[in-house]
Amino acid sequence: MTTRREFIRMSAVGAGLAALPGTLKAQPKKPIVLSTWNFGLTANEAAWKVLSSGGRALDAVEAGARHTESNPRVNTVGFGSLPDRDGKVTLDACIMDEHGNCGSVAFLQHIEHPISVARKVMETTPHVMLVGEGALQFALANGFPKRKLLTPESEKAWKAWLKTAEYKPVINAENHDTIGIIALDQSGNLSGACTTSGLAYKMHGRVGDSPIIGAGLYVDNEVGAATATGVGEEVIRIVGCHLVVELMRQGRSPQDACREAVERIAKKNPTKARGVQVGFLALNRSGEYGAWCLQKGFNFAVHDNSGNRMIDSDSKF
Ligand code: SD4
Repeated sequence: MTTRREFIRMSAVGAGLAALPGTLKAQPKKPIVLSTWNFGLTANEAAWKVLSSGGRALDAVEAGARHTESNPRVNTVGFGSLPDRDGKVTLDACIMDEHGNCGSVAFLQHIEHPISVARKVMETTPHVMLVGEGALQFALANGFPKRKLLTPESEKAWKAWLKTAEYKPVINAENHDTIGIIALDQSGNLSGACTTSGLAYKMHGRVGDSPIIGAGLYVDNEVGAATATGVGEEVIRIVGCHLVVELMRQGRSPQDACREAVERIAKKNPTKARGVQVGFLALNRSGEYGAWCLQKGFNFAVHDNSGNRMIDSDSKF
């Protein structure tokens, strides 16, 4: 990943080269897909099937997100998620394409694939966001099956939690958090998806950053894409992913843009920032990527033509 100093140096070299007649411009590194956390590796595999056969970034990020939503061992996304404090699994998701179209669902229960419901909202309604009972009715009317999402394992964990009922988000939650997935396809188009059950044992009705366009996800095909994970309240306060994309528009590298957004959170509340995790992941339209987080421990998966691998994000603390 590129430091700010390296970026400035590389930009200066690039500007010099651009002035030479006949010099070849750098080709975008595509296709490429990035996903948050360890489970991003298998999500990337699902997305790569679409990207490597020339498919659309939008289809790739949806495929990746769906893969994680169906995994019962991932207890922070889709089926098998930890519930809220009332024992209810409520899901948040959003999706955004290369044209700036977007769709979102929040506080959705009983549906295994909120990301696909979000896509349906985007493609078949005049709206961007549906929540709660309305989102459920919309999903059922569109043929999404109703499913019990609370597994015996998650129910057991919730019952154990009830003994103290102390609400305290766990930093890095055993490396199982929101999946944010962003991709650049062979045609040079960007899309992103973000799906989660939110923070475990949250208040019933709580919605985090993940379904909020601009907070948990943002895509601008002229610039880049960004997604977020961690304590959503902190991300919403700075409209994190929109900020990251706008910083890239001003010429920052993806990594530097993510770092600036993390710094913004830390500056607003230095004491609180020490006790929570927030991570940003970004990709620009040239296929360059980067991440930054508050606390050590956030990682992400990258799949490009040289393979699929995990990378540890740099952190403020
Ligand atoms: C939320 N950002 O609902 C999500 C959850 C998450 O680490 O990513 N937790 O706030």
